[in-house]
Amino acid sequence: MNRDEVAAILEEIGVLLELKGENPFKTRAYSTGARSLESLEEPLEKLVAENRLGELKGFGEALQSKVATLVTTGTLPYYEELKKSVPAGLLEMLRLPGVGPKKVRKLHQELGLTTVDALEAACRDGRVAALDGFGEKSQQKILEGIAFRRQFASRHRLAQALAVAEPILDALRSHPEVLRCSTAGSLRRWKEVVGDLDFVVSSKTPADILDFFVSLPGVESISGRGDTKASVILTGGIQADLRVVADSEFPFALAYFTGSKEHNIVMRQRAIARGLRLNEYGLFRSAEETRDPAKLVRCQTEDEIFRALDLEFIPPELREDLGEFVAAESASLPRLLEWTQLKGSLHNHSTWSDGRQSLEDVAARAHEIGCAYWAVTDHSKSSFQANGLDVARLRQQLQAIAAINQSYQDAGTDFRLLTGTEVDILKDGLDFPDEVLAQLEVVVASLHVPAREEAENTRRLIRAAQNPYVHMLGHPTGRLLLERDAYPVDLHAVIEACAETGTWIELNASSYRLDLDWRFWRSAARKGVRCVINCDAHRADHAGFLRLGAGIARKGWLTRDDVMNTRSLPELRQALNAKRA
Ligand code: DGT
Ligand code: CA
Ligand code: CA
Ligand code: ZN
Repeated sequence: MNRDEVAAILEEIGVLLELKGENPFKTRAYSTGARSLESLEEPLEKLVAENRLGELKGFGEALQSKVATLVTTGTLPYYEELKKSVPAGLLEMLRLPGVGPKKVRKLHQELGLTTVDALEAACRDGRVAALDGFGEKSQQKILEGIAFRRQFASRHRLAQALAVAEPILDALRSHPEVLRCSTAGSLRRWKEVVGDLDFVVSSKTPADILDFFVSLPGVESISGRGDTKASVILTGGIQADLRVVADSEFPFALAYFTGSKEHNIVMRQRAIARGLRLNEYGLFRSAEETRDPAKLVRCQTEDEIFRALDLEFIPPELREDLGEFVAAESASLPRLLEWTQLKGSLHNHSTWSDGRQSLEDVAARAHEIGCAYWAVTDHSKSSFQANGLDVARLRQQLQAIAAINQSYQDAGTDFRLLTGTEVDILKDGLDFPDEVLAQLEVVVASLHVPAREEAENTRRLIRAAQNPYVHMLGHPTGRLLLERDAYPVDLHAVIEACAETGTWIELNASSYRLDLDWRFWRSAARKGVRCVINCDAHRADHAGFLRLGAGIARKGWLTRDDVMNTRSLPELRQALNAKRA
């Protein structure tokens, strides 16, 4: 079991104990333990093997032996017993906004509630409001939270879906009877939120492949099984559909099940206009629906299907019927960004504010994964809950960064940390004065405490864009996918202001954000607004967000040219100076 899995279990043990009313010291020990694991730089197995878990912050005897057991055996009887003793519904209740362990305990003990459905019923007949410490307002909030969760129950963030899908794809690929395989559906189109996962495989022995698929580790239950398709529910509740087809049908099935529905409809119309029929089985010389192999227009690849319909190949990310046909007809689709073209991230955190990595570790990691630069943009002082920096600490940080850069220079490497800030956009200006911002190489301005009114948020963002020292606006809508909607803001006006002032807009690639949304990028880029794909990294593994963000940028039709962090360090420095000059 790996470090993150172990940390998640410790965290859960802490919560379970809290639900049982254990003493706070004991419960806190587990969440502290989880956090020290998350910031661990060495392999956890190594620590266990060398019997050095005791070196970790907050790791007493009990924690050491539990973690050792988890790492070496993959399970922990103590945890399994504990889970059995707490109704699963209580954990689900905890995910509702404004409901912590204390409240869940009360709902359980005083009203006997063990499921979210029962909680909903209790809210509806007013029993929750009558409880000590709840009231009408929190009862209403719980009801809204339940409704919100229901709406999103079958939707999943892209990063999570990819993490589940990739091992399945690998497993399918390694099966000896699989000829070709791919993901399809919204996942292949790189939608920020997906409903279910789709896979397409070609094989001569579909039954074997389906048997293999439904018995993969991670399959919780089988919701459907036929001769050529199966649907399963995976751990975590994601559904996955698999189609198995003959290899001659593969490109057609892949194109069909990649969608989108809207895109498919236009494809089918184009076929009809040429006296052809297109469906999931093939492209046929026929005026009626058919699967007759004698009428098949043979296509080895999706590329050949597009060509048969007088189109250039349309990358899956663009298949939304949002202008791709007009461009593909005239062979003028953009040459989309490749994630390997990114050279670093310009919005990241360290232990100086709310990040988990020291400056040294931030630099070492970025250098190790092949970046040319990495900006450290810790929070400014108004973000006190994120341990934001005041001017004095910022000055110290600049010195620390200079020392680290010196060591890279002495070692003859070109890698550099860039100095910077994620400066808060406040009601009436920025959290640092211009003369402080002027000393930083990278200034990201973000709105963390938005107003209720759209006009006010729009005004604040435009004002930030007008500041000559602000290079880019950070996560411009503040949305958290499946958790929190964007704050009200007139994005068109903000984009306009960025175009006028030469301010870049961040595509925040954090798996919860993906903000600015892909739907705005094509028109923003046409107005001349540049994009920066940022990890907003708080931990080492967040560097992986570059790939996620690049996919979203592709979905927004962006090219290498549109994205500033494809530039070399000298080019980037020049571009950073341009707005100030
Ligand atoms: P999702 O799963 O809700 O995130 O979105 P998709 O696009 O993955 O949709 P899904 O899984 O229901 O179906 C996969 C693809 O199959 C879809 O993108 C297009 C194709 N498809 C499914 N049903 C239909 C249909 O009724 N008509 C057409 N034209 N295509 C369909
Ligand atoms: Ca799907
Ligand atoms: Ca599906
Ligand atoms: Zn932020």
